[in-house]
Amino acid sequence: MQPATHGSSAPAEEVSLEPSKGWHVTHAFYTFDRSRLAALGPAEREEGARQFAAALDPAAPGAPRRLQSWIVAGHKADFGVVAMDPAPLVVEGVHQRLLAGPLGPALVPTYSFVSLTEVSEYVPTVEQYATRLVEEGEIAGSPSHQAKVRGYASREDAMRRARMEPDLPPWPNACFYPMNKKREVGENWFTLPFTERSRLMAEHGRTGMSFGGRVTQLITVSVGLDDWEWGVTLWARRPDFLKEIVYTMRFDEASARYAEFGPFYTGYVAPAAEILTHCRVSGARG
Ligand code: 76R
Repeated sequence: MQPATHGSSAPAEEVSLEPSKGWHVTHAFYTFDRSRLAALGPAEREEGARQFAAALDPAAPGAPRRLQSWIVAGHKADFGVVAMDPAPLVVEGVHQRLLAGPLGPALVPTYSFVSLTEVSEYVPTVEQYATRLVEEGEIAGSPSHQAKVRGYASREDAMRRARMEPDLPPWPNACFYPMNKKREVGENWFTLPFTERSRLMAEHGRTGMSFGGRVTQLITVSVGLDDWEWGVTLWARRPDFLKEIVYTMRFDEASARYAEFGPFYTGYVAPAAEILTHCRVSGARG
């Protein structure tokens, strides 16, 4: 076997870092080191702000397919970045551009999370959806059952695409946290039969759907890639919706019995210039 080096003649697909489906995702969080910032001269700061904004500009050449920055609440970070692209080095390039700029020495990375987009195995197929409707009281084959199934079938492709190549909702508030499903004797998610996991996730999905128009989720998978199994990114129209959905879900069996959560990061979507002004790195605010 030939070593997979640059310039190897192996066909591109054999050495590609791009997943066969879906995108790489990194969430990265930073604080500013104030003493390092204070040591920068005004010209360096100005050039630093320019390069910082270029690194976080979703429209810049070479930017990942999706790029969003947040002002982060509390002491865990000053700001956060969510980057998604089929090419992992394009995703990671954002972090390196931030560090390589004049503000780089004043940036302290505080947390990162590496994952991939996926369609959960519990998203029902059209057939499973049809059965589920009957279990919920629809009469099999009735006009209303058929209409619902047809509606689901026509949305299914777009739904799956939206999970693999997600658009970011235009909402101002976001949060991120990693989670696991428990693996304890007597409470091991991974030893439950698929039908039972599906039942629990259907209950979870119903709760989620009741927040339609207020909260959207992006579930990315990190099994084998990072310290937790999934990353949960939520966007909401208002911060209290985040509190409400997470609280409500704590009572769903899938969360109440089986979920374990890592640190929560809460943020407000903001372009680079606003982050710098808010953090008193540049701009007019005193
Ligand atoms: O994809 C779908 O919309 C179908 C239904 C659905 C699935 C399969 C769904 C709906 N989720 C699914 C999978 Mn979800 N989700 C979380 C959390 O805080 C907690 O208690 C848990 C964190 C929230 C808040 C949330 C919200 N969901 C998953 C999975 C993958 C499990 C696997 O594959 O094993 C996880 C880890 C997870 C966790 N869920 C929804 C929501 C919301 C708002 C919805 C409605 C659909 C949407 O807005 O996207």
